[in-house]
Amino acid sequence: MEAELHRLQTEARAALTASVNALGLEAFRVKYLGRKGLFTTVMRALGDVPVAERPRLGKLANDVRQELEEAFAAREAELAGSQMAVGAPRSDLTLPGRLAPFGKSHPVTQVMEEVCAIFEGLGFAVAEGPDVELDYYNFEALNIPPHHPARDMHDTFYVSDSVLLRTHTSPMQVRAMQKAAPPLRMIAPGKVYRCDSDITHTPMFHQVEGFLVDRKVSFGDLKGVLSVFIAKMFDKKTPIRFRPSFFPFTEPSAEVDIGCVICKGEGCRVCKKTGWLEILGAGLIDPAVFKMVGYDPDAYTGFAFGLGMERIAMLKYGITDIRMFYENDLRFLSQF
Ligand code: 2U9
Repeated sequence: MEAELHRLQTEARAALTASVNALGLEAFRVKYLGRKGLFTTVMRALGDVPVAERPRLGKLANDVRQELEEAFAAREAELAGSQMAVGAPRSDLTLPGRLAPFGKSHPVTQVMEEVCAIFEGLGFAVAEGPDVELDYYNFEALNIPPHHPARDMHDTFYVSDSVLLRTHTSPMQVRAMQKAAPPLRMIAPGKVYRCDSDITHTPMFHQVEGFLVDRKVSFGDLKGVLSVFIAKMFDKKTPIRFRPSFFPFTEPSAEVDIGCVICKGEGCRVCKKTGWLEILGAGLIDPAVFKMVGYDPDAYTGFAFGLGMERIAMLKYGITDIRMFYENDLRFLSQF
């Protein structure tokens, strides 16, 4: 009987190690430790051994049983932490995985990318530059010397006397002209800063400015490029008009209106009953700017334009308060 007990002990240990799930463990328990299991059968044989041997063999049988019961409990605890635990829900590995929620580009970013893609399609290169700029690139090189009244219009955030947060992306055009000779065709998208805040202004907003310099560039070229842009950005039949204006860096200058996208020219609250919406400023680059960057104003002409992305996005989506773009309300942002 002693030999039989040791054989059973060795076999049961191996069987326990081989049990890797709840079903296997239960089968082990029934086969070895159950009321009708192998261990009970061996214990019954104790009645047949000589009386003198019974205490020793009885103790051995109890020790082996106790060891196996403890090993069983330990193995059960080990598997309880895993999917194999008795009663634990089983994973269906054939089910498709859960997708992580996708984010979206900000509506202003979407509009800026759309504007850039249209000009890139017309052959314009894209250049980005620093938000913190020198007064020289932001103002002086653009024909806006110190104390020029045009500086007041820009509501500038100064970092020091000569350093500021750029009020437009024009400094990039100046840098590009200083680096390369004409012909040049480039747009400059990016953040700009002006100390202003109400329902149509935020202290930071986004602009895309563009320019083209070559020999014999005319106002007609400017009108052609902007007409193509407006037809692609809005509707092919969108009416356009140019109104005379003034900018220190362009001469002549114009503000460009499109027929109101809300009321189609009938007159509404958004267009203040005029039927027109101003969407950008433009003009022929002032010869004084050419002189500042070392271009010969008698040999070259060029046009430039600038447009605010938030304004375009507001018109496109019928948004009446610019500040909604920057409140980070996902119920608002996720609509675009
Ligand atoms: C160089 C020469 C000329 C860029 C221009 C405008 C007209 C303009 C406004 C539109 C709405 C700014 O965002 S806004 O408030 N911009 O009206 N910008 S011409 O002219 C340049 C730029 C660089 C070297």
